[in-house]
Amino acid sequence: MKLFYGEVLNPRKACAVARYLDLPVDFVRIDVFRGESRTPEFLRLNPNGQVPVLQDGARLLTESNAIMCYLSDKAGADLWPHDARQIEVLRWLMWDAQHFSRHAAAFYFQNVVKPKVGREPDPAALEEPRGFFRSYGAVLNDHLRGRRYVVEDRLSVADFALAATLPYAEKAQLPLEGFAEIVRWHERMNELPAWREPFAHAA
Ligand SMILES: N[C@@H](CCC(=O)N[C@@H](CS)C(=O)NCC(=O)O)C(=O)O
Repeated sequence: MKLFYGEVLNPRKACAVARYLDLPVDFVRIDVFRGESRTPEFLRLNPNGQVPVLQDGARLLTESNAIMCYLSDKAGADLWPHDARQIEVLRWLMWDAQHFSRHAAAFYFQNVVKPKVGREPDPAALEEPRGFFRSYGAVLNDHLRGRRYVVEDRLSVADFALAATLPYAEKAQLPLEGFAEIVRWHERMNELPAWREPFAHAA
């Protein structure tokens, strides 16, 4: 299996899960800041021009959340459970894409990506995402109170998805004030070497 990745937000999730599951994956680094995800060769792998992409024999898979689920199945693990928990995990994956990481990613884009490519962050572009991040963040913070992980106290792909922006919290200037439960839960995620250093096995 080949995992095309870059040292950025969404590939981080896929790399972390591959590493957590200790799967035999060849990591292929794509420099998105130099346009390597937009070459004709890469666009044949993913017409969206984005990483991550998983290649398993003839099978090509895009979308970090789908890749995490695929890797879990491939390893016979239960990060993507096949019991009653599955619908809850799916619910949080959808909620995250629509409500949490979506707005957190705006901070990542303005304060991490733009400076990397020599552009100025635009604070005005963060006014709306800030409001959404604060209100949906409060929902996640309340949910996490008294829980180890997001769904039934067992680690799942929902944790990897929801936590995606948190390793960049400081640089991205994520407005996490008062979200002690989110911070505590992410500290627990950070106990996993695969989460702390998802790119360690990658070339
Ligand atoms: N929904 C996709 C989003 C992938 C994505 O946004 N990838 C970004 C890095 S975080 C990328 O490859 N950007 C390069 C580009 O758009 O040229 C997923 O979850 O995999």
